[in-house]
Parts: sequence; structure tokens; C-alpha cells
Amino acid sequence: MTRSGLSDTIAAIATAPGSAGVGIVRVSGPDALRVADGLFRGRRAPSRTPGGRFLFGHLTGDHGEILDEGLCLIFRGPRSYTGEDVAELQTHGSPAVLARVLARTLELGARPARPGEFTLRAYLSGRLDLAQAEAVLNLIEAQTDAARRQATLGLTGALAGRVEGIAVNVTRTLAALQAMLDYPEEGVPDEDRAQPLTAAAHDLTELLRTARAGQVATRGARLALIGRPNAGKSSLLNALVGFERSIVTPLAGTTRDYLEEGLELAGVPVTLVDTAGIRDTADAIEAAGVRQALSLAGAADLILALEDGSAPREPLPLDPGSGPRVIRVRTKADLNPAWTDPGALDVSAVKGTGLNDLRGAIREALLGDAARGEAWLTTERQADAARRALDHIHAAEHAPDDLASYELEEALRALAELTGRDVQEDIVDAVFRNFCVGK
Ligand SMILES: Nc1nc2c(ncn2[C@@H]2O[C@H](COP(=O)(O)OP(=O)(O)OP(=O)(O)O)[C@@H](O)[C@H]2O)c(=O)[nH]1
Ligand SMILES: [Mg+2]
Repeated sequence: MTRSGLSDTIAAIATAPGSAGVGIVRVSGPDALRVADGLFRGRRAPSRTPGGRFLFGHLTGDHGEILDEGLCLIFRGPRSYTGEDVAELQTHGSPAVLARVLARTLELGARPARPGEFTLRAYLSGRLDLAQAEAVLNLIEAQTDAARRQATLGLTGALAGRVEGIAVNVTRTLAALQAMLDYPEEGVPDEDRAQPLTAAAHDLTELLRTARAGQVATRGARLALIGRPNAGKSSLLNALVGFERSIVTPLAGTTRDYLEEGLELAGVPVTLVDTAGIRDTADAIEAAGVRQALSLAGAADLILALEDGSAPREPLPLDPGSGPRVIRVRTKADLNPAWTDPGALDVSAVKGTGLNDLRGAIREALLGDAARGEAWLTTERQADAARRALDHIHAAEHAPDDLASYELEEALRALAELTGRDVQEDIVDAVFRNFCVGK
């Protein structure tokens, strides 16, 4: 996508494919209202109607024949989504009608919009910062309430506000450093340099902590159920999803292949992965399942490590420390305990006890403090910029003054990138390419 051609007028069907009650063709650009004039018959011509109004009338074909009854919403730049003149033609949501109306706008001089081009124009006209544009994308794609909430927060510019606060502190330190270099005889107190920088590093670390949670809320998380044979993994999966998804028998080694089931847990899209029980075995099929289980555990966002609470304890070969976080679950809590562990959650899949505590622990492990925080980092691009800014700040903390200035300027550049005030064209293009046409 190029910056050129912003002076032309673009059009696209803005609503999802398929039949619906209402469908919208969106037209944006200097000729948007004139294009609308060409196909909309109402009490007034769209180009003679003030912004913020709508007209009721008919959408017509090239011979004036009526295609559908509908509305024309008129926005005049800069007070529109794109910052340009915009006409939104609302018809009944018939794919045939929408296709004809779109074709008409193209005959009248508009060109087909590229994916994300409406939002790109909003960004280029300064209506949205890049983080807000990403929030639009996340909002369109939000399948769950947690994802929707985050995207809405992003839309308000809350993230930009948080980043701005960090940038202010970096700038203060940079100013102090520069004063020192320019007027060495004046003497700038050390705390004027160090303190704002410590605050900036702290805030940035907090913000980075939200990155994983933000991605989890948007994209979902994979949870691997890991344990010895007969620990109750399949039973727990069934209890959490609410139906008999996985085969349960009293025989150890029932599950061999892994299987997945999606559900929403506390507003987060979660994929539960049931795996083969881990043990040494001569059976080649089961051994393959065990290897698979261990590799699924390593790739998961969170591991539920299940141990049978009614049988002698056998430690699981999961290395603590590295790898995904682990929630320990003591299963079969309805039976006589063979052991107890305050670090494990007592759950009975058969009786259904402990399931709510488990759901709470999962939510806490996935979203953590971020669930209570304000704006999150929701894309890898944002997290990467935040990480680089923090690296430069840390480097500045230990560098001589002239080098520190350089590091802080780099940190500010990374922070500006985070909200998109200073980003290279190819990054902007990559962000907008993910949009669908009409957004
Ligand atoms: N009393 C009681 N029995 C349970 C509970 N959960 C599982 N069981 C029993 O334990 C046995 C094994 O359960 P599964 O869910 O198949 O265990 P698994 O970990 O999937 O076993 P594999 O697939 O063989 O690795 C079955 O007979 C279950 O009925 C529980 O909470 N309470
Ligand atoms: Mg099983």
C-alpha cells in the first residue's frame, strides 16, 4: 500500500459477506458525495446536505432504475472516520444489491478500496494513532469479551496516554543530561537524571508485562493437561467443556493421541489439550503419544499438571523454572487422600468440586495483574517497540553522559514507534494489510 493516491475516492462493501438485515457501501475521498449524488435519489442531493445528516431515498442503477430503498449517511471531513468526505450507503443486506451499488460507485469514479484502506486514511489524516488502528483490527476480530474490552481500551488512546507518560520521564532525563553537557559548570543534581529514568523503566516493565496477557486475550491460549496415566486428565477436560469429549476408562493409557477442545474461560478463548499419560512404556504407539504430550506441554501457554490425589505421588518430569507456567492439580479429591499439597488445587471431576477455583487460577495465570490494569500491549509489534525502548533506557542508566543521551534519544524513538507517531512506511503497511476490505 502506498501513500500516493490519497487524493482519489475509494469505495467498498463495509459489512460482512452474506445476507443480513442491513448492508453498507462506504465511499471516502474528495468525490465521495458527488459519487453518492450519482446513484442516490432522495429529498436532497448528498453533496448539498450538511455533514452529520442522513437522507432517506432510493439507490439507483445506471438507467435510473431503483436497486433498493435505503439511507445515505453524510460525513464531511475532517469530521468523519477517515477524516475525508464520506458517504455511507445503507441498503438491505442483500449481496446482489450491495454488489450492484458498489459497481455503481466505481462507474461514477470511485476505485475499489484496498484492505484496511479506510483505517489507513484515518491514521494518515491523524484521526487515529497506529495503536488505535491496531485496536480497530482487534475489535473487528474480537471473538470474546476480554478481547473486545482490550480493543475498546486501545481505541480510546489509553495506550498512547500510558506511553506518553513514560516518554515525558525519558525526556526529562534527556534534558538534564543535555544541560549538563552544555553547561558543565552549572551542575545538575544526580537525582534529576536518575529518578525519572527509574520511573520510566518501571512503567515500561509493567507495560511489557501486559503484552503476553494482551495477546492471550486477543488470540487465546493453549492449555495442556499433563499427568501420569489415569491421573484424570480426560475426565477434567470433559468436566471443563461440559460434555464427554474425551474417552474415559479405568484403564491406564486410555488417551494416546492428543485431542483439543475450545472453550471460553473467564472471557479468554482457551484451547484445552488432552494428552497421553506420561510413563515409560514398551508400546510404540503409547510411547509416541508420551513424546507428543511432552512437546505439547512445552509449546503451551499454561500447563495443568494433574496428579492422582488418591494414589501414591509420582513426580512428573516437568522441569520447573523454564518453560510455560504450571498449575498443579490434585485430582480425585472426592476419594480418600493419599497425600496433600498446599501448592496444588483440589479438584474432583466426578463431583465437580474445585472447578471454579481452577478456572480462577487459570485466569490469574493467563492474565495476571494485567487483568486489573489499564491499557495493554496487544500486538507483537507494540511489545517489540516497548522492549527496545526498555533496553535503551537500561543502557543509558550505565553509560557515560554523552552515550546516555544517544540511548535516550533511541528510547524516545522506540516509544514514538509504539504509538505510531514515528514509524517507517513498511511497518504501517504491514499493520494495515491485516485488515479486510471496507475497514
Ligand atoms: N472418584 C473419582 N474418579 C475419577 C475422577 N477423575 C477421574 N476418575 C477416574 O479415574 C480413571 C481415569 O480417568 P481418565 O480421565 O481416563 O484419566 P486420564 O488421565 O485421562 O488417563 P489416561 O488417558 O489413561 O492417561 C477413570 O476411571 C475415571 O472415572 C474423580 O474426580 N474422582
Ligand atoms: Mg485420558
